[in-house]
Amino acid sequence: MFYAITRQISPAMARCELTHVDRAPIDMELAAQQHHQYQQALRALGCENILLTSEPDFPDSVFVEDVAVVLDEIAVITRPGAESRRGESATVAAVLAKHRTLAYITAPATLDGGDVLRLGRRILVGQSGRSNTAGIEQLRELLQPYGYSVQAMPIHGCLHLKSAVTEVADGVLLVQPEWIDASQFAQYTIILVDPAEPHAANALRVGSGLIYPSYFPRTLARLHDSGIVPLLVDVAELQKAEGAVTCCSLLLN
Ligand code: CIR
Repeated sequence: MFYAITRQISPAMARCELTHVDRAPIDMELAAQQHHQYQQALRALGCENILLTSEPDFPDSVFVEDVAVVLDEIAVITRPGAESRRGESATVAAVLAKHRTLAYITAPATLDGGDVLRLGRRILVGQSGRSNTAGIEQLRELLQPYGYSVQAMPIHGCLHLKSAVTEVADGVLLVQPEWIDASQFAQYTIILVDPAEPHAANALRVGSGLIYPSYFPRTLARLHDSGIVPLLVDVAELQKAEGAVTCCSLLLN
């Protein structure tokens, strides 16, 4: 049994931060429906959903992943790289405090949860426009006592590390090689996204299940060829805000 923390979409989402995608009108009603279906998928995979109320002052606040890094032993409240997102943390921290000891990333460090990928006791952190060297160093100091190694990973051309690589099964990584050097993952089984689907590397593991966008058929076929059958969701409206499937929840068991 997992808990999944999610947050209702902000009515201000049209003013979201955008870095690598062009602004396009968001159908807010459709976005809410898609977010609802995303939460249903989490529940179908065994999660109990903790739904936070929407934050009218924080356009990107549906993307709860970025404000915390949750591990079995501790939750680290981040300091997001985008200044407009720094006020999102408090309400998430209040919920996490019921489940975990909290630690905090502090100025001048910045860190987005979307840059943090846990692979067993190994924590990879994207060197992105959002997560700086001080943020990676603070995370290392906080997690080393629990036996985690923290390794910085260069990325280019995308928002976060998990735009470029996620784990889709034990030891199996889904990688967008245009945004990260795939040769660094020699000890893992690698599935590359189809070149026609650049945004297809973001998948969300939930226990033994996987949540995956419904509109990457070529990469989906590659997952199927590896025996991986995800639960498909349409988050296309959230994708217009540069979000995907990992970023809309924080999972804890
Ligand atoms: C942002 O730029 O911060 C949001 N518009 C998108 C955040 C997506 N977060 C994620 O993938 N972890």
